[in-house]
Amino acid sequence: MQENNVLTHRDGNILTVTLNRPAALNAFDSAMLGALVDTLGQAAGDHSVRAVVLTGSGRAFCAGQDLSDPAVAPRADGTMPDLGAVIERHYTPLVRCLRSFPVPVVAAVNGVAAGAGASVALACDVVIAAREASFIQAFGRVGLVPDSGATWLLPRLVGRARALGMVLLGEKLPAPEAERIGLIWGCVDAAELAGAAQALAARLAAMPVKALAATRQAIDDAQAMTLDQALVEEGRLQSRFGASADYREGLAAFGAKRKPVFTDR
Ligand code: T3D
Repeated sequence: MQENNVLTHRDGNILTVTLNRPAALNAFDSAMLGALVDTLGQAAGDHSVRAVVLTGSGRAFCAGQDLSDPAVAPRADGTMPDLGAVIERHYTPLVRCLRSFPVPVVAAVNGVAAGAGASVALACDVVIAAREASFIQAFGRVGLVPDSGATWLLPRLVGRARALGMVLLGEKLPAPEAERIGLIWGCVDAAELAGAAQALAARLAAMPVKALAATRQAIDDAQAMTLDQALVEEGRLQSRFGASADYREGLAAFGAKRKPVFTDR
């Protein structure tokens, strides 16, 4: 256990990180955001961690920014704080951290994921949700615009028409529908969520995680490339990973008809 508002549990090489402000549906206040970035930063530097599961306590995954946090409320003199500064201080580092994380991150979405809570879930590598969970692009409901990567990620995941419908209407999107339209990897019964997320994380942890992290980066980078640029980048990466210890191990294990033991991190 680390901070109270962010719980950690270690099982072998898998770290489970739980957002823990259930009375506020795990809404992000400044303290929890800081603790989450610190926790993920430590995990990124810990070479014994080979996969992370991110989930929430209670009935929600995360209701987005805590709207009662003084950091985002009107000041005593009636002026408003600069929310752009809050984004820059907390949300941008968090999303950058997730999208450049050295090992795979599984989001186990146990309940509603709203606003920045949805963005953070969707920034993870594999998103698995309880069937009763839902995703709400809640920003417009309170007069804000999508943030924490939502403008970049949503159209890439589900196309412009669905992304716009989601952010303009702010409707609750049930997890099975999120799965159907390709917003998330899949959904399972609530009772099976934790086990399914751990099983996914264990599978990923046993894979060549360094190559998986580079694969995520390559997929993201290719969105802004021509096919020709992507082909060049793939060749560059293959030169690098073709010289890795994990590739040697993969080849040796294939030849010996045994399970590979990957160690690069
Ligand atoms: O500000 C910046 O830095 C910019 C960044 C913005 C990013 C954002 O995330 S903007 C979007 C912020 N989030 C929202 O607008 C969502 C607000 N919440 C809701 O719309 C609803 O709570 C839900 C649809 C998520 C769930 O509804 P429901 O009916 O299941 O639960 P509830 O009764 O509304 O909420 C339960 C409790 O959680 C309640 O507290 P109470 O009355 O029991 O003491 C409610 O106030 C609290 N809660 C829910 N969401 C938040 C929250 N408290 C603070 N902030 C929240 N976001």
